[in-house]
Amino acid sequence: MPDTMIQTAAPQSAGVTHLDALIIGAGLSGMYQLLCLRDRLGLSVKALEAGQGVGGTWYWNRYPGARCDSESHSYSFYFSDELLQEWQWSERYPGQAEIMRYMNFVADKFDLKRDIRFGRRVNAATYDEAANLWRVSTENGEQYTTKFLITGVGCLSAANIPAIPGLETFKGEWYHTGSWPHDGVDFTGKRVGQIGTGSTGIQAAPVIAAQAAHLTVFQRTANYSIPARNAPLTDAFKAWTKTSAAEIRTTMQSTPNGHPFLISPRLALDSTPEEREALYEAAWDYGGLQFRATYQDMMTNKAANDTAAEFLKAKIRGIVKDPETARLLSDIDHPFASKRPPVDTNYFETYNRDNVALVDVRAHPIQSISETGIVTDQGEYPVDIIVFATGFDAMTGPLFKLNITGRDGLALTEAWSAGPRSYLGLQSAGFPNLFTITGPGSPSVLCNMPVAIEQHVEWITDCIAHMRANGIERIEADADAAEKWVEHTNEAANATLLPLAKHSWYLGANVPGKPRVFMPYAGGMARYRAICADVAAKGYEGFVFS
Ligand code: N01
Repeated sequence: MPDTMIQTAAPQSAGVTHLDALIIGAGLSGMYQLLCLRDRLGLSVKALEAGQGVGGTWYWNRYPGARCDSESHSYSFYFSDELLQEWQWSERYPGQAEIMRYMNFVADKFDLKRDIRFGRRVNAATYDEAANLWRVSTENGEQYTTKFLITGVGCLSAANIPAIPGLETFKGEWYHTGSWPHDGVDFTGKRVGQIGTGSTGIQAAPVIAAQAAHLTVFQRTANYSIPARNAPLTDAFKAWTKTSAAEIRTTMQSTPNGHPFLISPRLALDSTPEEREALYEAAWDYGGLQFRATYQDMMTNKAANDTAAEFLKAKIRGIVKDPETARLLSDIDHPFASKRPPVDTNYFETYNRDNVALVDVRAHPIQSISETGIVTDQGEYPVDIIVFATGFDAMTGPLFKLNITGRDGLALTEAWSAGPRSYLGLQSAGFPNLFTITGPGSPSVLCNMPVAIEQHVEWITDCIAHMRANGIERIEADADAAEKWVEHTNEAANATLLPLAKHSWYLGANVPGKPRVFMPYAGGMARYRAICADVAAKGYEGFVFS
C-alpha cells in the first residue's frame, strides 16, 4: 500500500467510519484545516481527496505554463514560522511543479497524509437531523458520519467544458486545462486549437506555440495581461523573505487583496497624463498584479480605470505586429481588472510567431467540432489537438457536485438556485455544522488565496473550539443574517467596477443558465477579517447555536 493510502484506525460500525470532523479536499484549505482540527483541537478527523495526492488545484492544473500569479513568498502558509524558515522558493512566481513540491513538503512536515484518504470522490453529503450528523459517501462506496463537515474543494475545480456539438466525433485528442494528463501532452508537429483566453489560456499559448507545428487561438473576449517578469529569486531577496516574514505577514493581512504590497493612496485623475504614463510604465516594467495597485481608485472610478485600460491596450498594439490581430487583442470590452487580470510570459509576443493565428469567435462563434477541426461560419480550422482553456463553473460548481442535502431534505442546489446565499461565505441556513472554506460570499478569489484560506480555517477552528468548550452541539447560519450578508456582498461589488465585466466567472456568466450573481466578497480581505473577528467576539452573532 503506498504511504498516501495509509489510514489511521477510526471507530467503525457496519462499514461506517465515525468522525468528529470530515474535510473534503486536500489542497491548501484541506491540509491546514486537518492540521488545526487534529493537532490543535485533538479531534478525530479525516480528509477525503479525489486526487491521488495533495495539491488541490495544482494537482489537476498541470497545463503547459501553469504558474501562480501570486509572488512565491506570499503564496505560502504563514501560520508556522518554522515552515517559513525551512521552505525556500526558487522563482518570483512559483510554477505548478514547485507548488506541488511545497504542498508535499507541508503535508510531510506535519504528517498529514496519514489522515488523508486519497482517490475518494465524495458523491453525497446528507444531514441527519435526529442524530445531528452528516452522512457522507464516496464514489467507491465508503460511508462516513461526522459532526462537522468542512469543504475545502476550492473555487475553481469544476471544469467548464462548453457543450459544442460534435465534440464526441472529434478524431484527435482534446483536453481541459483543469484536468491535464500527469505525463503531459506532446504537441510536437501537431496543429493545436486553443479555446479560451483567460489566465490559463494566456499562460498556455506561448508554451504550446513554442512546441506545436501550429496554434490557433479562439478568442471570445479579449483580455488585458501584464507581463509577469518571472525570474529566479536573488540570494538577497531570499534572505529578506526570511528576516521579514513577520512584516510580510502584517502587510498581507492589512491589504484588501492579501498580497504583500500596499495599494497606493494616489488618485489617477490627480496625476497629469505624463505622471500617469511614467507610473504605469514603471508598473509595467516591474510586472505582475502590482500594476493594479498603482492608483487607489483604479477599481472604483471608471475614468481612473480608463487611463490604465488605455495604457494597456496601447501596449498590446505596440507589441503585436499584425494590425488586425493587434486590433482584435486590444478590443477589450471591460474595465481593467474587472475580470481577474492575467499575468503572462510573452503572451502578446506569441502572436508575432509565424505558426500562431487568432480567430475572433465573438464575431464568428464556434458552431461545431468536426472529426478534424473546429468550425465557425468562416469554415473549418483543422486541428489535431483541442485545448479547452475554458475555465470553471466557479465557486458554487465544486460545492454542487458534492450533492449536499441539509435539514428537511433541502438540497444546496435548491437553497442556492437563485445564487449562493451564505453568511460570511462560511455557512448557509439549513445546513448545520457545515462550513465552506473560501465559500461564495467570502473574499476568496479576490484575495491571495493562502491568506484567505488561513483566515477561514482559523476562524472555523476557533468556532469549533468555542462550541466544544461550551458544550454546543450545533451551529447554523441564521437565515436573516445570511440574507443581509448577501445584500452586503452585492453592495460591496456594486461599489467597485467588478460587475461591469459581463462575461466574468465572478458573476457566473461563463456557464450557460447559471444565475448572474456576483459571488466573491469585494469589500476587501482586511475588512472581512475584522467583520469575522467581530462576529466571533459578539458570541457568533448571526449564527444560531443549539
Ligand atoms: O478561465 P476563465 P481560466 N467559446 O474563465 C473562454 C485562476 N487562474 O481557467 O471570457 C469560446 O478566466 C472565455 O471567454 P469569455 C484565476 O483566478 C490563476 O483562464 O467567457 N470561448 C475565457 O476567455 C482565473 O481567473 C492562474 O467570453 C469560451 C476563457 O474561455 C481563473 O483561474 C492561472 C467558451 C475562460 O477563462 C480561471 O481562469 C490560471 C466558449 N464556449 C487560472 N467558454 C494564476 O495563478 C469559455 N470560453 C496565474
